[in-house]
Amino acid sequence: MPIRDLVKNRLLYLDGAMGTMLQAAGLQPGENPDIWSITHPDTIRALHRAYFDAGCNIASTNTFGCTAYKLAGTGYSAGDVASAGVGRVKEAAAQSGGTQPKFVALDIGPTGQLLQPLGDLPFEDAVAMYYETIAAGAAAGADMVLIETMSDSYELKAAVLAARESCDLPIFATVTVGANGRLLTGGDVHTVVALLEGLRVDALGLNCSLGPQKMLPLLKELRGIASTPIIITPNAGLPREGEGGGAVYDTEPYEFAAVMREVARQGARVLGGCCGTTPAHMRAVIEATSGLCPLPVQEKGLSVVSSYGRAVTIGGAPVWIGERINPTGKPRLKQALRQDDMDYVLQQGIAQAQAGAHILDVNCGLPGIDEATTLVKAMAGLQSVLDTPLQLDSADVNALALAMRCYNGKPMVNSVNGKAESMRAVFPLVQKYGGLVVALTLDETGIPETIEGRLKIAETIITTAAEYGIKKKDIIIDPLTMTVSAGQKNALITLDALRLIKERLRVNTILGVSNVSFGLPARDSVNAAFFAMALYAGLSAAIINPNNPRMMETCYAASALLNHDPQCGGLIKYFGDPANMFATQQADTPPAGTAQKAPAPVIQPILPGARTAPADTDMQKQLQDAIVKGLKTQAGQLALAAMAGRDALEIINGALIPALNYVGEGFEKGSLFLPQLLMSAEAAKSAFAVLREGVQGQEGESAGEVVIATVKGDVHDIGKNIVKAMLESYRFHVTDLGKDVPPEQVAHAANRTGTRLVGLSALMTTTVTGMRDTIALLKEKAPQCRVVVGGAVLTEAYAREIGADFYAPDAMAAVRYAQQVYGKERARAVKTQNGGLPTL
Ligand code: B1M
Repeated sequence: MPIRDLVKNRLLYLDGAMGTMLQAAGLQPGENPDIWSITHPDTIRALHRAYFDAGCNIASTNTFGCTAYKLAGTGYSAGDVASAGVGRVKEAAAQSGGTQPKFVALDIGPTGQLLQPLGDLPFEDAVAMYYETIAAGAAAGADMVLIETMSDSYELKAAVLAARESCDLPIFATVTVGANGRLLTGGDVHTVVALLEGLRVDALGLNCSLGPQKMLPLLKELRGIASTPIIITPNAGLPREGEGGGAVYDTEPYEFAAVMREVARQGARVLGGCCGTTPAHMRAVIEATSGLCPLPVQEKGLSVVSSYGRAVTIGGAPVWIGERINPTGKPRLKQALRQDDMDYVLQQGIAQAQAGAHILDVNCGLPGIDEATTLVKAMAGLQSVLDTPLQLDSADVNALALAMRCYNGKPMVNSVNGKAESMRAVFPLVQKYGGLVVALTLDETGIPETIEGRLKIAETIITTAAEYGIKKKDIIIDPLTMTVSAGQKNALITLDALRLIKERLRVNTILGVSNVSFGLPARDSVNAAFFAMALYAGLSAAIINPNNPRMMETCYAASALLNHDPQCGGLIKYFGDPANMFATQQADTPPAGTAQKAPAPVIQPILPGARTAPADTDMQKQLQDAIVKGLKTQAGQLALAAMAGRDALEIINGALIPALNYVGEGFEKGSLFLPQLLMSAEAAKSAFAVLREGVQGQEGESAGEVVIATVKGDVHDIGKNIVKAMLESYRFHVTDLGKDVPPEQVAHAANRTGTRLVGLSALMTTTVTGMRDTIALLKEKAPQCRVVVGGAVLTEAYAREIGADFYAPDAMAAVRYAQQVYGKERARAVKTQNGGLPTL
């Protein structure tokens, strides 16, 4: 029986660890394990065979790091290693005496690089890299693709797409989460399930990082939402540091098996082991679970859209979709799109997310612009500053295709309609990339004027979608809002069609609300009344302007009345906020041209859609906010504006550092994630690039040579760059070795330049040890040098303990120490261009 069917009918057993087994077999630190399928074929074959002999059904190839990037310098291509890997498992399967069904899983791990915008690797390059490996493994005879240990949803999507495009093998995919239940890039089980079920993998789940016990609560969560068979492959407990420095896993096979029995009882269908597990662990698991009857895999019917870090379910409490990123009738947005002013687009997104939108519509359709490129740019920009899921909105199928491909998550797609041509164009995209598609009740004959006509088109759309494997849960029907000024019964037809479609077809519904009032006075009032009626008729999601207080009031009031707001908590909170009371009064008598304040989000506060910084002075607040929100261009512009009348150091200390501290605290608390940290760092860098101009010194005799570096293992260089700029402004010549610098390189540079002062920066508790090693080497190889150290985690006491000569809590302290070392305490400081730098 094919594995796609088997996984629905019985428990299946994956193998256990490969890496830790190879270490035990003599793999040296730094040695590439994947080429062992070629260089040590007997060892690899024997290991696979041991897993088959233990009773496993699936052995995964020794190809976890098999990408062109990781194999560079080994002399082997990804194709060579993937083919050899498949060959070794097939040989082992043939040799093993076990009678169980046996399968070869082509194992695919992370590329080892961060994808853009977090890192440098373009999404399509990641797809291409995986494609090469998977195509070769499939050609060599793999039975399935196992994508595992993924901690970035975007990389996971790249791998699944590569598998889809290079072969038609079943795809199993697992991610690894931290103790907080989240991926490195912030996703949780909800976002992972949305993404992977959208991409139609055959089984999904969790591997690595946690021991089996810690995976039980996550399995429960998975079971509640997944309609796909679940895989659980934990480590043999949590690692501890062994005597030789390597990781040691203590959970014995019988203990591991006891918990895995519970894992199976709670609904996992594919059981395996990750780091630290052995054939003995898997034998014990198989013995402990083989009598169990697996729980059925149930279709949950959940309609979900997601971003990298947030999933929104449609069908319970009503969902609001922000309509402001659509150029129709918005001259300022048109101008921004034409001029490639993405910061304006991002600000529109942030304002709507802060006003409570759960999803943001993104439409970049304008005559004379390259819509596909602009849509992808706007989408990528929004995804780098917000975790609010997006509705990709375009009538241009090519633009939709490109955006859906590059979107990080499962998007909402606007739209398909009942025309055969539209369904032929859009459904294959939803089938391939995943998505929840808005379906308009119009067809070749136009928009039916009857309720039954719209119902019939909705039925046709659902039936045709099923032919593409698209389930009803991934369709949301729009019965179309027609303007009342053009036909008195228009609103009633829409509302009745909505009710009928909801009742008969049991499908979610959506409306663009504000169309109803075109050409009428008091549009806000008309829209709000229609909106409330539509919600009562069963509207699941509405495309509205969340910055409009009247609409938001209706959202909260209707939610409370329709029993979607327990104890009316959201309503009370909304109207208890003085800012919103003010907004209401403004709405009743709006003074011409007055911008109304956007209300704060209170309904469904899943995660904060956007971040705000604590206020200080006005100038500082704006710059801080831009950095916290990750608005790169704006941060640069604000830094420039702030330079008038202030010195650069004051701005760095008053805005840049507090903003980064704020983001860092959020990261530590788990309310912000790596993508947000990174975007804020980028915005801080862009501000600093401007501020740096303000601390440029004038030409003159050098005050001395300083070698500076961020230590090995640490990539934080913003602080180090500030120290460098300050030293240069005081006319020191700085040799900057960059970040992640090994001790040997620092010692070499110290001797090459003949410097008397080396500056080291480290920001993490884990990398201050690298600082200690560097100082020790400098004392040995360059004893003429003094060492100044700095960085957020350091203290004076610790600096002393690791042998540093001086601890600098900030950049100025480093400058003063450099002056002391070079005997120029009273050296004349070079004035900044705006004359603001302090003089000693
Ligand atoms: Co990361 N990061 N980060 N990060 N990051 C921290 C440091 C962290 C404290 C956040 C947190 O959890 N609260 C935490 C470390 C926890 C710990 O060890 N105790 C952390 C972590 C965990 C990580 C990752 C591991 C996250 C992950 O991948 N899971 C990862 C590590 C990657 C690696 O290094 N191997 C990571 C990645 C990143 C980004 C790439 C996203 C980005 C860095 C971008 C870049 O630098 N190019 C980033 C950022 C921005 C931060 C925070 C938010 C801000 C750091 C910063 O630039 N501060 C930070 C939290 C925080 O510090 N509040 C955090 C502003 C800067 C001006 O201050 O560097 O202290 P600072 O410099 C000051 C002084 O200290 C002094 O002068 C400067 C000016 O006054 N100074 C010196 C510094 N160096 C000096 C040298 C001197 C003299 C003075 O003499 C030579």
